[in-house]
Parts: sequence; C-alpha cells; structure tokens
Amino acid sequence: METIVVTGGAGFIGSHVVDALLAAGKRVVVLDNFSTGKRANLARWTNHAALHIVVCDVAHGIFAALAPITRDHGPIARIVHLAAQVSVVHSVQNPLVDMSINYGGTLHVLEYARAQGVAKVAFASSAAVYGDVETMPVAEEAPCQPMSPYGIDKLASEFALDYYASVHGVATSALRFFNVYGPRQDPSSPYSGVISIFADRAKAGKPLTIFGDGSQTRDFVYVGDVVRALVAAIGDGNSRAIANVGTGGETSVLELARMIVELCGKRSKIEHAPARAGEILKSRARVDRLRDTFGIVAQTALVEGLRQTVL
Ligand code: UD2
Repeated sequence: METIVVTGGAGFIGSHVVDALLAAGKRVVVLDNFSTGKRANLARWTNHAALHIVVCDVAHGIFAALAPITRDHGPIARIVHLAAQVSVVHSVQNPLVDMSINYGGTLHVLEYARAQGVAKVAFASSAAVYGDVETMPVAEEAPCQPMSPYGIDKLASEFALDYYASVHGVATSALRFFNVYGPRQDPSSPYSGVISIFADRAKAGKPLTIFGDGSQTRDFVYVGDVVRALVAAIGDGNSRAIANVGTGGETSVLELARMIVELCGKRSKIEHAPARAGEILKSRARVDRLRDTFGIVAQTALVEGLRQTVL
C-alpha cells in the first residue's frame, strides 16, 4: 500500500484530498499544526487504519514527524504540499512569518523528498503569483508580478520545486489555484473566500456585503475539481510542470451574490461597501495546460458547486 503525505491535510482543500486518497485505498499521513485545520474535517475517518494524523509544524521540518510512520510502514511515496499561511492580508502585515511558513515549509518538504527519495511532490501554488494581469484568460506564460508577500512566497516555492527537480532529481508539479470554494471552507475571517462568507450569511438570512459595485470577476473552481487536479499532479511524470487550476470561466461577485441568495431562499439583502484597495478587477484562468498536461477539466458548474456548498 502506497503511503502519501498530505501537509495541511486537516484544512479545507487538504481534507478533501485525504477523502479521495483514502477512498482510493492509499495510506495517508496528515501533517497539520491545526492552526486553521480542524479535526472535524477528518472526523468521518476516525479510527481508520490507513489514516495517520500527526500534529506537526511543517515550517519546522517534517523528518521527525514522519520517522515513526516510515519505520512501521515503509517509505513515503508521494507528498501533496498544501500546508500554508493562507491569508494574503496577513502576509502583507507579517511578511517574515509568512515567508518562514510558506517558503520555509516548501523547502522542508523538498529537503525531505530529496533525502528520502520521494517519487513526486505536488504543490499548491496560487493565481496570486501573477499579480494584476491585463490579458484574460491568464496563461502560465504570463509574466509573474506578485503584489503580496504571499504571492512572492508561492512563486519562490515554484522556483524551489523547479530547482529540486532539475538539480536533485526530485519530481515536482505546481498547480496555481484560482478561487477555490466548496464545503468545509471556513467563513470565520473577513478575508475568507467570498463564497464561504456569502453562504454563511445567506443561510442565516443576513445581508451580503459586496465590496465595490460587484462587477469584479473571479474564476471560481469547485474543490472536487481541485482534488482531481492534485491527484493527477502526484502521479508519475510531468515533472517541473506548472498549471493553472480554474474553470476557464469568470463570474462577477454581484452575479455570485444573487445566485447564493436564490439558492438559500432567505431573501438576504445585497449591500455595497467601498471596493477593497489594490484588488484585481478580473480573473480568469487559461486551462489548456491543465487539460493537456494533467488530463483534467473542471466539471462542476458553479450552480452545482454552490448547491453542494450551501445546502
Ligand atoms: C484570492 C485568494 C487569495 C489570493 C488571491 C490572488 C481566496 C479565498 N483568496 O483572493 O488567496 O490567491 O485570490 O489574486 O481564494 N468580496 C466581497 N464581499 C466579501 C468578501 C469578498 O465583495 O464579503 C469580494 C472581494 O472584494 C473580491 C471577491 O469577492 O472581489 C473575491 O474575494 P476573495 O477574498 O474570496 O478572493 P480574492 O480573489 O480576493
């Protein structure tokens, strides 16, 4: 039985990856410091013999955390690296903390992979590496001009993946996530994903606040599609590949708010507040490379994904 490590495996995206890997018969090791991850996200697998949950701060290294598992069950075959400080705003306020967690964490994972001969590392990068791109849809070849320490760390991590692949022979792939949404996304911070916030408020019949006029667009991609992309990315081959993960479509925030209010059926009001300073107006992924390299096309229509999320 192949053993796969999921860093950040108790988080929103990570716990869905764990679901898919356990369902596929893999042994799964979750490394999570539970700063934002939750045990409840993995509750359905309680006492499952093939799931190992290790409390571990990836930014401090992963050798010690994995030693007991590899002693009992053999080497780690693959790593999905999702553990991160996920708030762009937090990264702006605390760039050094962000760098040590997000870039430092990636280096620790890559050092482990190099030393232990891990077959493949798949990394969660972000559309934040691009910054404000004018041409839509944004292709992977677009110049990267990140506008936050978060985006810089994700880009630096991509460079590190490429370096470990070319110099140390560690096979790696990086996926640039656009706006991921779905069940278990935590709405509790003002900087949580807009869909988690809107769903939370609309279910309670509370007003939704749109920043600006709501004409800004995003490429919202359902977590189930993101999981399929990650599972493809830890497969053999495609080393040094970098691909966007989105749907290739875009939806305005106003349209999104209306859809969510309608699905929840509670007549929430839609209010407007000043636009967020410095935010990008349009975002849409070019997805040819995701399809051609990894064989993945996002399948979940927004209305269906929203239904899964809000109901
Ligand atoms: C996303 C990522 C972020 C980074 C960035 C790169 C998420 C959660 N965040 O930020 O990590 O990769 O892209 O560009 O995926 N909005 C409202 N009302 C609210 C909350 C948000 O109108 O209550 C708007 C917000 O102003 C923005 C849109 O909704 O126009 C999406 O906001 P977001 O925070 O979900 O994601 P984004 O694209 O700013």
